[in-house]
Amino acid sequence: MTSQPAVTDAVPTFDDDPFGREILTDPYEFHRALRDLAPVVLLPRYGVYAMGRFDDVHASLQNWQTFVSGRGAGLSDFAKEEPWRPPSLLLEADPPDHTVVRKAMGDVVSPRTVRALRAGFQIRAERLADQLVEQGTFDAVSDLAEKYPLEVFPDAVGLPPTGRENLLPYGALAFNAFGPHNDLLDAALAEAAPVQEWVLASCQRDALTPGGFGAQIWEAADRGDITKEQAPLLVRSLLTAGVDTTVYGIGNSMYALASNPDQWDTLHRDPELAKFAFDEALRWESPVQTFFRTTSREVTVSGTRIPEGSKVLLFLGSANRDPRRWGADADRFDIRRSAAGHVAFGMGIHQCVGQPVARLETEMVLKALAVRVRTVELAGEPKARLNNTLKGWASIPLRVTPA
Ligand code: 4IA
Repeated sequence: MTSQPAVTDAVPTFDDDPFGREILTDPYEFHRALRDLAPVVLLPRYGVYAMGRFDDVHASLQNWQTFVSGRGAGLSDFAKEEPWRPPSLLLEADPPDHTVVRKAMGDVVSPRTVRALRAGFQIRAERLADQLVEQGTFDAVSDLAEKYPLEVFPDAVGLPPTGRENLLPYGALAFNAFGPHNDLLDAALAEAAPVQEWVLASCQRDALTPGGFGAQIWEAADRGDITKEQAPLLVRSLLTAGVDTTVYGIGNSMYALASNPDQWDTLHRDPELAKFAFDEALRWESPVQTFFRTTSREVTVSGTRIPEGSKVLLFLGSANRDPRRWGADADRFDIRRSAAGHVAFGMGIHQCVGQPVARLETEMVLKALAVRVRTVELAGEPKARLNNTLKGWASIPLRVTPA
């Protein structure tokens, strides 16, 4: 007599550890199992819900009223635990507070301000590409993916010349800290004190070169768009979110192209495809793999009820390979496919504010290499770099032949 309930509290569980070495190294089989099991699953190890299908991840990212960020975008619930640093005013905030600072940051990192960087970024990409082609063999991580962003981005922010070696360790710390307190976070914490000190000092007005993004944030405080207490925290967001993400994005793009020689060939024949190659690489191997939200109320997702106050783990990297959204060949890296609409930059009100800078950096690098390099191949075994949030490489040995 009773009809089939449309909504269920019965949630399948998954015992695998998505923050364990095995799945961090190669998450794609886990993603498939997660997507195929159910729209929403429970990870009892961490007491969190998880989603891996594109439509559910996408909808949850859009629904900032129910899937809030103010209780942290990591595993830790700021309503219950002290955050490891003062929360980000952007990432870890909700409207209406978020709206004001997001607007101010969007004025600083805008299509206009980023366009002004283009010529300088291009020259440095071409110089580096000349040098790498001359070398013939190089490591796409240390010699390119880390080198180029660290050449252009700190200057664009206006950071002091000394201490920039702290940027990558700071990113490793911040992105590991979104996950559980495992050995990866411990390793990052071991060297954290001087790194955090340098970052804190570099966010102050007197540390920042006039004309850079950092000084422009302080000018927003002078105008009263934001407060003088908010300014250094917004500079900190640039330093946290602006370095490792692009390093991994460039590394992952080069890995994708080197392990798919036909795709390099396509790019070489038409270097204007560089923009599309980057989006497809972000879809295929998303640098930011996961993020959490917290439910502000009970909510039903694809028929599954999630209680109020739950941490929900959104698998961006899985959504970006969901065959339900991308078709049967979702696992194929194809720079001619339409990768637009992926969630590698997030979606909705928190969608990456630094996106134009990331796009400019990668476009310049990929274009400069595409015109100069006829073929690219792996010259050794790539080594993964494990992080609780980021997926990428510690080393990608490459051999290139000139055009
Ligand atoms: C911040 C999602 C990730 C790229 C990110 C990390 C930190 C911050 C923002 C975004 O500190 O504001």
